[in-house]
Amino acid sequence: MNSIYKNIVSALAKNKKLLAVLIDPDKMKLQAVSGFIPKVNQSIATHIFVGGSEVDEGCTESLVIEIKKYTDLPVILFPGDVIQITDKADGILFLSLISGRNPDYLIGKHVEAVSRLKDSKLEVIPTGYMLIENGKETSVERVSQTKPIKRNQLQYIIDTSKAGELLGMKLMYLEAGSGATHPIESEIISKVKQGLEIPLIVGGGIRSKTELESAYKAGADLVVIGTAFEQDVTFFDNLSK
Ligand code: 1GP
Repeated sequence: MNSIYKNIVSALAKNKKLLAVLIDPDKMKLQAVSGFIPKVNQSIATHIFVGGSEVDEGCTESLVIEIKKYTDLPVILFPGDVIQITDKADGILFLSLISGRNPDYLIGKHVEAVSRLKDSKLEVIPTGYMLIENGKETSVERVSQTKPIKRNQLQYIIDTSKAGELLGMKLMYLEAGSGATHPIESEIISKVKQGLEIPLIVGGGIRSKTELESAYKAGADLVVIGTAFEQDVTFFDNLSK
């Protein structure tokens, strides 16, 4: 499949908003997939992201295989580490953590990933990944040993996202962190969106339909929700097609 990015861009052109359900291999049990995925299919979700900050080797591949038994939605890796790469998925967000200054997460892990990607058919989508401070330490911060950008450094956030775009990144992901106490502020989303040509992903701490809609209204093209679905599958009921 080499149409994931093309489809995102064409949705954006039609002003259609996208929603990815994030599944963390560390938290989702294989036996739960057959019950969970049909709910995703019945919802407005357009993508499934799979990944986490701390995942044991092999878990991601078996989870992706199980997920794909129950859905035709594109399954995209959102990896915290190279060991999460599996060609059983359709695509991969090739994330560079541009909010931080840890060379491993800017380029080092990517070099390691090449041998794993070489013979795969995964659609590789270069993605700028920006962690924005949300009031508590997130696992991305802990694992990557980087600091998020402060919420009040608006111009710096805008310039960082633009620098990522100018470097050739195809997507920009504004991340508050999984389980964030509050989502990325609308003002940050809208100012970043105004400066970018590429599609904008927003995630972290979105726990209600109102918060989802306000992220869209501010300019998010694709929203990522994980924790709200993990904690309460009835969350899907608000988001049926
Ligand atoms: C985390 O942006 C995603 O990487 C989703 O965050 O789990 O808080 O929805 P939540």
